Amino acid sequence: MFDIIGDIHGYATALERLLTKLGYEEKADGWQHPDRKVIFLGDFVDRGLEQVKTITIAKTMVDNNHALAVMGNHEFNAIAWTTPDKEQPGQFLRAHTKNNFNQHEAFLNEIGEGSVAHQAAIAWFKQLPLYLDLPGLRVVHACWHQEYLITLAPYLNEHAIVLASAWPELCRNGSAAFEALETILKGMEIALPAGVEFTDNYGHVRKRTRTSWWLSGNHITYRDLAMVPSDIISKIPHEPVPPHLQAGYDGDKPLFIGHYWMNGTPDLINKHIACLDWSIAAKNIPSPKLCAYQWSGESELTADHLVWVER
Ligand SMILES: [Mn+2]
Repeated sequence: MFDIIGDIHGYATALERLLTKLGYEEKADGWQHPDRKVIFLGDFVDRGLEQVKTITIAKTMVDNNHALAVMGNHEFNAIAWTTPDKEQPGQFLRAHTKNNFNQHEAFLNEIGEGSVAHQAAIAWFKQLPLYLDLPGLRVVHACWHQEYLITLAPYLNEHAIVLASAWPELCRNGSAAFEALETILKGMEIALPAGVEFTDNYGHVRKRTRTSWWLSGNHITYRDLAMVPSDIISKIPHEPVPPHLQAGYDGDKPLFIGHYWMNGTPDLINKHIACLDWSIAAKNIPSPKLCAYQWSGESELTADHLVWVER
């Protein structure tokens, strides 16, 4: 049975405290539990001060069959950052812009850009599947979107690991594969109705919004779906969202996601979906947490299986 752990973002000490709380012990071949395994939801790196240690803990657990892991958008970006763009000599699949560098700077500085450790980390990230569809549960970093998983299938091997040859296409802004990949790892974003826009916390004018993509139905409106700051939600109209912009979730199996920075007391999204990213790396919330769900085969999730540590 599995303990699913949310986004760590370089907070290795919190991870060790959470593993201890879950009954894992550190032995010569890494952290382990006599009869449980961890599933990591991705986003091991960027932001925190113990990113290398975080990778070491997680990779050692995976290598010794004490954990599974999926890729987060930060691992995807880390790979694209190091991968030369063969069509544009001197460029990389993720552009080396100031913004992109700032997001990744703490990782590059800690691990040493181009070092053996950096190359080893990237090689490991490339082996992380994009999702897991196990007998009793599903795991993906941000969004389980059945049609986009089908779109991505030609680019993945049978373990949902990206084929070496597929990276350029998955990084090519505008390709169907890129849109599918972005949705799986970053969540479903939709265009707001014509004429509607808002200014986000960074001062950027937004005409698109993240969505609570798991909601679906005839009466779902843009305001229902929009994930925007609470002072902005009233600007989003109660206009119906066309069905093709609704992902929805069938609830066939419990689904575990990370990515969305939750805060407050950890809780489920609903009885079929748990988001386990409780913002361990957040700067401006009262009590950042690293959170896990102790899953023992149940088909309906219960909030009392959530376990967390404070930063
Ligand atoms: Mn993420």
